[in-house]
Amino acid sequence: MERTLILYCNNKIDQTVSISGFVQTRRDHGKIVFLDVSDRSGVIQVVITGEIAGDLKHQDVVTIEGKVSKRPEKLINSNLPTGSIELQGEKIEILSKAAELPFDMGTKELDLQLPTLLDFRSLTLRHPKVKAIFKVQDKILEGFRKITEELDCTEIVVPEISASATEGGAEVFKFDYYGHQAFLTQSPQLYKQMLVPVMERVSTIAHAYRAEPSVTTYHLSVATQMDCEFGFVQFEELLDLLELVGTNIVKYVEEHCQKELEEFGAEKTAFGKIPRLTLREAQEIIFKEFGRDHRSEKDLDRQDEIDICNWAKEKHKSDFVTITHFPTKKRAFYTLPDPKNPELSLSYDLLYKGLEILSGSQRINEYNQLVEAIKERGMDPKDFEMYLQAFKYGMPPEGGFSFGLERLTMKILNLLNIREASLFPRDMERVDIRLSQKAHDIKPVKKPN
Ligand code: AMO
Repeated sequence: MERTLILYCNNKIDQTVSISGFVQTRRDHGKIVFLDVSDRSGVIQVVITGEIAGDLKHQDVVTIEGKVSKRPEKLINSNLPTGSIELQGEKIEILSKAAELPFDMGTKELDLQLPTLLDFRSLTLRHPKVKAIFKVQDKILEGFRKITEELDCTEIVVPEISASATEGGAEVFKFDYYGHQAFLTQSPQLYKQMLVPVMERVSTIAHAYRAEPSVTTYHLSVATQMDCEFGFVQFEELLDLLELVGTNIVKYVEEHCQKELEEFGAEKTAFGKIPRLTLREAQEIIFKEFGRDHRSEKDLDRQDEIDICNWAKEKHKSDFVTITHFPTKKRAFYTLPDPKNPELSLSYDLLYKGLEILSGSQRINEYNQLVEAIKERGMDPKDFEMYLQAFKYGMPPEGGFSFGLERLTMKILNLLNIREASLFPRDMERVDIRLSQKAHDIKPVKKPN
């Protein structure tokens, strides 16, 4: 019999259907057994007799044939799209039997410590609330693609192995490439810039490999970046563009994921006019309003980010703040120094709900200036040969920016740790499983009956 998706059982009342999915919960009431069975479209209550149910349990994969019936009025669950129907199961085929689960997955919240949540990632991702994070992430990606397409960007796919460190600094993974040194890209930066003379406006979703030397709640060793790069633009236009893209993504998600946002208790975003502050102006506010004198620091620290966002929310009804003009020395070599004061750069960060979610800048587009900037940072222009070609043969004024996908997911859903917003997070301590456990034997699972 042809498979019916669970959600469409709503249109099949009094008809016999065949559904396929996972057993989510089992409740035994004497001779009657209630199962919740889920597929990609939803979840349905299945009523069967104990004999048919056998020893079915959580995560068993089944095909069930039966008749769809209306639930009695007083048993209707208005929170569920299939809450007014149930399936009277008549025949069950087990497609795959699950081993005994290491913890209870049938609860509304998956009450596990983070390391356990990640150690059993391919299992814990199945929990509806964990899965919901990645349904939201899907909408972030979709929202990014939608707005960048409207802005006439061509989406490109860039390499993840490069001949030089893309962002400079020590946080780079080097490796042996057929006897030569190569690097994992710290960002798609160099490639998106090389594509400006080709496409003028590009977007890309790419991995950023960062050998982060410390463990924090907002750094990953492999992050996902959503990047744009625009030719023929000036600084103010870039600020307009990044704020447009950022607010559009968040609006798109809030429009499409109301249920998930409510489930996570995430507060609706305040979309007041976004304040734009230079780093020095932000530090002045932090000094005056919060009593911390960070006016000669080269960047905002974590508490500064939180405080300045609280200030923006209160004074401007905005959950976003744009910070500009970071010291040139603190930013990557490709950042254009401000012609009015070259100590400061035409760079920016976007903060959202207390965290930096984006960085970018107007770029140096003049070949000789770029070669000098590379040398000044102690790097060898020869390692940037391919990149520099793009500037040698004509590069318009240009700039761009990059959003951190996991940071944005974390903030939209009010998660406490960025690892929850990555399907398979990598950090100093983990590649799939904890590195400290790698030497241990993987214990065989208890054989399913
Ligand atoms: P930057 O290094 O600031 O800039 O990165 C841009 C954004 O990517 C996210 N991000 C990270 N998220 C989690 N873990 C990390 N280790 C991590 N590193 C970065 C952040 C950050 O704001 N090429 C430039 C961008 C540009 O100029 O266009 C760049 O990579 O949200």
